[in-house]
Amino acid sequence: MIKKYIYGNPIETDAVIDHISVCEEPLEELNEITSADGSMLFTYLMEKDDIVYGLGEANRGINKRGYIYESFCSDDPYHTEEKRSLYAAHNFIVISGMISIGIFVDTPSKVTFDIGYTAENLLKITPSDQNLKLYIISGKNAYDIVRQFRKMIGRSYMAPRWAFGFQQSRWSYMNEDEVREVVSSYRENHIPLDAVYLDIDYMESYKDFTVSNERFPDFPNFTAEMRQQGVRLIPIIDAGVKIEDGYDVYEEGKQNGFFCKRADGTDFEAAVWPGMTHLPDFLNSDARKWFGKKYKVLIDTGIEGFWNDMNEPALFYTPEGVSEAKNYLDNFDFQTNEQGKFFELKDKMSSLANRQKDYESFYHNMDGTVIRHDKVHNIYGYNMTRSASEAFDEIVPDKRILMFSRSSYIGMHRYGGIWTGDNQSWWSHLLLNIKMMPSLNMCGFLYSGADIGGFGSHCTRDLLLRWLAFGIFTPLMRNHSALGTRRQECYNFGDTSAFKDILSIRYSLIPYLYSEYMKACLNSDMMIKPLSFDYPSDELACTTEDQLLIGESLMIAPVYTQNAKGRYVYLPEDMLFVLFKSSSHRKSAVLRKGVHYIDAAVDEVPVFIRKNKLLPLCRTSECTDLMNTSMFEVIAFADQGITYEMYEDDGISKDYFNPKNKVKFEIKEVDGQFGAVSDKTIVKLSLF
Ligand code: MIG
Repeated sequence: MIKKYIYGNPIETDAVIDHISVCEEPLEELNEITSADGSMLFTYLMEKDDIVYGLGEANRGINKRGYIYESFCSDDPYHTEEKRSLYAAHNFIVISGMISIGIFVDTPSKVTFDIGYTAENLLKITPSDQNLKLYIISGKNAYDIVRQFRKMIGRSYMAPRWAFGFQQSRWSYMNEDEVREVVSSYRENHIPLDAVYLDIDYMESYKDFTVSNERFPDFPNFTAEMRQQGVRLIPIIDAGVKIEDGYDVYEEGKQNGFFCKRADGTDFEAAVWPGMTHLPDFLNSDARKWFGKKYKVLIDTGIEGFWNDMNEPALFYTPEGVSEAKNYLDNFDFQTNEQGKFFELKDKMSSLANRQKDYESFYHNMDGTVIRHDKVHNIYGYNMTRSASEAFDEIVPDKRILMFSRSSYIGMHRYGGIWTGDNQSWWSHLLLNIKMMPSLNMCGFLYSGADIGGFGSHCTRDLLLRWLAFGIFTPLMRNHSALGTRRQECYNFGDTSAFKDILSIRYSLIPYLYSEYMKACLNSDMMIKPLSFDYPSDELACTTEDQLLIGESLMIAPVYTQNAKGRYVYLPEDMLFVLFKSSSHRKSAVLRKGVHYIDAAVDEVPVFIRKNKLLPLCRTSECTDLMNTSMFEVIAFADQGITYEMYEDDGISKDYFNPKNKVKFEIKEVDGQFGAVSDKTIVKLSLF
């Protein structure tokens, strides 16, 4: 059951699409405290064993207890443990215990979730704005609550199937030849590849919707050349529009008043990659329509996917910020370095980016209502992505375009996926990636993933292999790394066979992964779940955070420790352990419920097939264009007749409800013997 409460006069975020009438009874699930100054607070006393799930893209574990989190979309590339904010604001949590309740705080400004940080058993939710919508969801357990929530916020964005191929990125491949070299290195080493990313340097002076003529002299021809190699190019789009006379996006935005404004009505300015820029007012529906149409310029050159960056929005500095800092410097007496002065100086200079003060100094025109940015900060990136997605529906109505964003808010899940921003080549960030995936799924962000291998810092061979071995199971599987870091493409770490083999597993799993993803999208369900969601009364399962359920048939237990040769795994029921070395090489053994140590070398991928479930595998390929989905191998762990319904469509059009999209795989008894039956050709059955 869902109860909705409205406080004050909240700004519409369009996060919720279901009509829910306002609850007339007083709020009883939470304690509501309003202070003399008008500030507001919701509290809840947690039982000792309550687990708190949620917050989507957030720091720390699957169970959020024991820390404090601030929903305020932040461009901060150092996701160390003490950080409270990342790039997204996903204000949905579920308290799970004897009593389970879901809470969604729908407001586009900052919200703080103190989940047993100040006091162990106290949950404190502090919105910075007292105008908000509050949804309280009750249900039989956490998973049930999540499904109700997901229905209420609408179906998730559905990516094309080719976006389940492996994707390679780098900041930046500087020109045609560099891209060609990446593609040919993958192809020569027979390492699968489906897409290469173009980071900011493909543009002319970092101007959105331009392509540098010098670096990519014949772009349409080049995208066609890459398509022939089975590769799609995915350009980046940044939020800030360069201020430059004669640049059409700037001129049109200025003329039509489509940029965010200062209090005095002039266009707000901030420096980002292109130098000084204006910010499109994505909260204005006309501006949204206008900006979205611009993507056509690139679609017309053969582009089929984009990533939206810097849309928190990230600000390097503003003229106002710099002049304040200058003033400070002018008055700085460096002869007398009193205690602490040095640190003040350092702080002043290093805090020019993303200043709260700057976020409080510009305004949106939300279709007639003028609103200061900090009040709507968390839905800016959301509306950038919405602007693109709504335009795609008009530009290419029958085709799915790949779209994912850095910043997001719940509601944006209907328009695109997300990547989790600038992580580091650290083992701890591989673990963070593992733990974040189910939380993202709870909030509807199904097409998501992290920068595999880590964005910042220098990656090592073993870290990349282990990360890929996990990344096989995330819908977005992209290796990305920053300027100045060690080259991170799979062919740059000596012998390439292990990379080729690990990726071969991904490509034979794509029909299953895509099927589980699409079913989760269509049914507002989760594709990646914590163990506790399917084994709610199993205490050990409820505290296991480094194993995940992938769709209905699989459990994974990735290795995320340097030099490990295997790991301990908890099995909440009997399962079939399959240790893949490549798509065609594997060992299997039935393991009983309980704790096991499993071997898994750096080039092996451990997978577990659940009881009375099956896994269809197709023959591997080097890109999705070459996938053959007419023949399957089936691995099943069953002591009875079972059915798996695989979702399969052409992967690109939008005919989602065609009954032909359902393909059955059955294990059943025929003449006293169990065999596999399907419309697909089954080349081999391995039944345990
Ligand atoms: O200020 O475009 O998160 O993926 O490579 C950095 C350059 C801007 C941040 C993104 C990252 C991208 C980088 N961008």
